[in-house]
Amino acid sequence: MSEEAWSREEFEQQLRALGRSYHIHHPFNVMLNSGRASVEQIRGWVANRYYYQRSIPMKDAAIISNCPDREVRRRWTLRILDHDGYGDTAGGIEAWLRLAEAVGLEREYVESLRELVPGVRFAVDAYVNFARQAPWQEAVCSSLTELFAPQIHEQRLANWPTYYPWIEREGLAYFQSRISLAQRDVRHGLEITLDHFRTRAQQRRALEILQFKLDVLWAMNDAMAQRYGVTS
Ligand code: AHQ
Repeated sequence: MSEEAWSREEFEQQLRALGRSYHIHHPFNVMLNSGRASVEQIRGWVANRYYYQRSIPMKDAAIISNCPDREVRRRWTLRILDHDGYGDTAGGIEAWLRLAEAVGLEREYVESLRELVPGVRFAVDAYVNFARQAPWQEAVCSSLTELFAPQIHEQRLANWPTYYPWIEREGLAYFQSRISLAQRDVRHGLEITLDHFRTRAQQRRALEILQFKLDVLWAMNDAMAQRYGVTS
């Protein structure tokens, strides 16, 4: 006897409930956002997270390449432009490289990936490869970790200037830019997810997918904690 599907509201609540395992709660991130990180730990985080940031447009392009729906592609394309930039708009990856310079890293060193920890590379590659191979609606669902992202960006903007006055303030511009962009992106991703995953079995599949992406973010922090330590 198959279970009845959750209502749209209940399904969304089930997705949001997974936020309890969002990487905002990871000890490495708690260290970063409570002012206990050293210069080396901050620089390691920025250099390793660069690989995630530069992989996001490739992930989004994979979704677009699998998606036959022109209206979805028109909106999803904005994500690539937001990160890669367009015209005079430098984009989020450039903003991340400015964050790198603001924490005292050389752009070329960060772009060389010489600081990249294997566990971070593998977690990010698992995400990109999932987006390449999964049905595009499943890859859309995996982006819904951004349901929880505005809070983590707001936390950095609120805390880092006080905890890390040595970081040039304009380096934090990326976090400011993501608050509204994440909210815009999540509205679209949630609309597709709530529309596509209809039966209870499909809805449980959506929860599995979101947990996979939460685990990607968690594993990145595990690898960075192993490499740079966690100062309690
Ligand atoms: O800067 C981030 C970003 O551009 C994205 C895109 C989105 C996706 O498509 O998976 N997820 C995401 C995230 C970004 N920043 C992370 C952070 O902690 O700074 C959070 C991350 C996410 O929640 O998935």
